[in-house]
Amino acid sequence: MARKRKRSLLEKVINSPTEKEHGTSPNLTKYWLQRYDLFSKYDQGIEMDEEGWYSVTPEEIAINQAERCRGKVVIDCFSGVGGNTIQFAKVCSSVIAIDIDPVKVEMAINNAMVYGVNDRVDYIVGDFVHLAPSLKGDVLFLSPPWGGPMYNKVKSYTLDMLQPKDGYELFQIAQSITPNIIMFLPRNVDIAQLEELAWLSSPPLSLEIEENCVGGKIKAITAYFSCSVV
Ligand code: MGP
Ligand code: SAH
Repeated sequence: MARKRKRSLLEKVINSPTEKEHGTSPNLTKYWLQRYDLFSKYDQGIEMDEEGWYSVTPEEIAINQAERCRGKVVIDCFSGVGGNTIQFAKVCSSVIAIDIDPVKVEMAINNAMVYGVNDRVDYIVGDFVHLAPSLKGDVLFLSPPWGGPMYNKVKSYTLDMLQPKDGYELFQIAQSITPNIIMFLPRNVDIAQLEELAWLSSPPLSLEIEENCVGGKIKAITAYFSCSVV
């Protein structure tokens, strides 16, 4: 009896998300070491896959971004495993979370349940680009794929490197829904291109750029676009 119990405990450890996801890829170790920065409730059953590990917005940053959207209807267009969705759900009037990958959406649902906010999110499995004409909201949050963890191998990250469409096209699609657009971008992004996006909009949009740090180290930048014309 005692032996059986010991084996099932061992199985539980081996099969835990930590071992399964981080154990299979040494490249993920640095993200696993930051797990509590990513999700403070990590130990309560958070689920991640490989892309989730290197793409999720650290919790402290997501809390700050969500605070800027307090009380609004937010569309999280690339919701991944839910790092941003969870924080939006806490303070926004409603959240629509979209991801093309059904496995990510399952994980985001699980993770939102860990944080007790799942009933405040509407999930859509689908392609943001195709769904855009049917979407309505006050704020659009874009945290698209940057092309993998090698994004920082170039000195200056240009908007054409974003996926699944280049940054100009994504921005144009976003503007057809609302001028209040938030983009979560690499820390080496070409800031001049972001300023150009704001200026070339009609009417021109105001732009605020925020450096996002965790533990004193810059992780990414967030660009807040909005319409200053009343
Ligand atoms: P990083 O540079 O890969 O990690 O990503 P870190 O720990 O800063 O590595 P170091 O070796 O440079 O110290 C930093 C953060 O950027 C991640 O925690 C994610 O929040 C975000 N991020 C990284 N990637 C590759 C993506 C991506 O493709 N999409 C989105 N939306 N965010 C990403
Ligand atoms: N902000 C998220 C991370 C987003 S990573 C978090 O904090 O967890 C980018 C996500 O975009 C990935 O999960 C990927 O599956 C999704 N994605 C890629 N192409 C997409 C598309 N065309 N439409 C919607 N989602 C897409």
